Amino acid sequence: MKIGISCYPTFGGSGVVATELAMALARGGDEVHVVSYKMPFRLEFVEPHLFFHEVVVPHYPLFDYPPYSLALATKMVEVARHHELDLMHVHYAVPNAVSAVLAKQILEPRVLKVVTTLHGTDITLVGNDPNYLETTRFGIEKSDAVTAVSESLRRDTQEQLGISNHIDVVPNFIEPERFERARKEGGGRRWAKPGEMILVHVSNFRPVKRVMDVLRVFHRVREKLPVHLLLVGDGPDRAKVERYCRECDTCDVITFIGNLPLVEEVLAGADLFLLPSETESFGLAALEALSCEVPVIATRVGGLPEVVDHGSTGFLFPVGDVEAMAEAAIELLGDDEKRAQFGREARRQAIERFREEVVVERYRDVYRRVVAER
Ligand code: GMT
Repeated sequence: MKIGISCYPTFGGSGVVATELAMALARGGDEVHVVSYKMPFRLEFVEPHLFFHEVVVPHYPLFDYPPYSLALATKMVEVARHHELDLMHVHYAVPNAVSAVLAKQILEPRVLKVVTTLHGTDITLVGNDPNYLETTRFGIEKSDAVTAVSESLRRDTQEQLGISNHIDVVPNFIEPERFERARKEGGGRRWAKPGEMILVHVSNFRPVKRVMDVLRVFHRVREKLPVHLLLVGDGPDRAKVERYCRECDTCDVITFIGNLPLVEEVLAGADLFLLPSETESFGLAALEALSCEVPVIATRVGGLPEVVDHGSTGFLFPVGDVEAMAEAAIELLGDDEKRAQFGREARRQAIERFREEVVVERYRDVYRRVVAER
């Protein structure tokens, strides 16, 4: 097939999933055209039939807000027409779904199918904002197929946006070999002193991630055990979190790594992963930890219970219950055998349920279905 993929190119789950999907489809023989305003950070030209098209947004003095959605739709039309795309698969509804539907309408009577994958905040935080609600709903309703990364997100979409379209649940995925490679190189151990156990958190440091809860858990654990915290990622709350660490004089046991293209370079060799988010439609970072044999302590919200199996690959608690999270962390860190058993089960489940070859085939099923509906 000839497939267009549009996504955000920045550090963040939806861009990562879209990029990994583009590369997997290309490796499987499809012709893939990635469309975005910047090269996605993980995109590698693994095959000669994988292409990138940059959306250029011209500035004009009249524009306080240059219309990216229009430039994106225009680029989609151009790429679809010239390369005879069968479909455009957009990741993150706002504004990508609306731009794709506009491109589809401009191209008529030529057929361009639109597949929209919902990732989470495009529904739960942005899409349901009254300022975006109507256009987000329009983009989703006019798509030829809609997928959500978890059952929880499918429900949220139907309830919060009043959408009645059929929504396929296609979860996020991992390529197991990536983690094998990183594990051999020692991963996160490089940052810790001998004898320290390693806790990791990966996020975009937005308020929804509750990074201060990571520190609250860490401080409680540190009273009982020698631990080191690795914080991966960057975003609006990082300055606040960093200032707090300096005030608490914990700079020697907390390392800010910043944005990292391949998170397994830190996850491999870690002992525990913390994700105390307010909401999380899936929790790709948690899945990446599980695939590295790292148990996860997270909140029982959104799609996380579909990823983390409470009691066998990690533990889930109510939002803000840092006491319970710390207790569970101390229990796992204090018992090497139990932690190793959780780690092995984590990787086994990650591979069985979320490995690339299985999930990418589910996207291909969706593509075949919409293309056959001509
Ligand atoms: O977490 C974010 O704020 C970024 C956002 C994105 O679109 O990159 O992440 C969402 O999509 C990821 C990939 O499907 C999911 O793993 C995350 O759970 C989801 N984030 C939220 O729902 C908060």
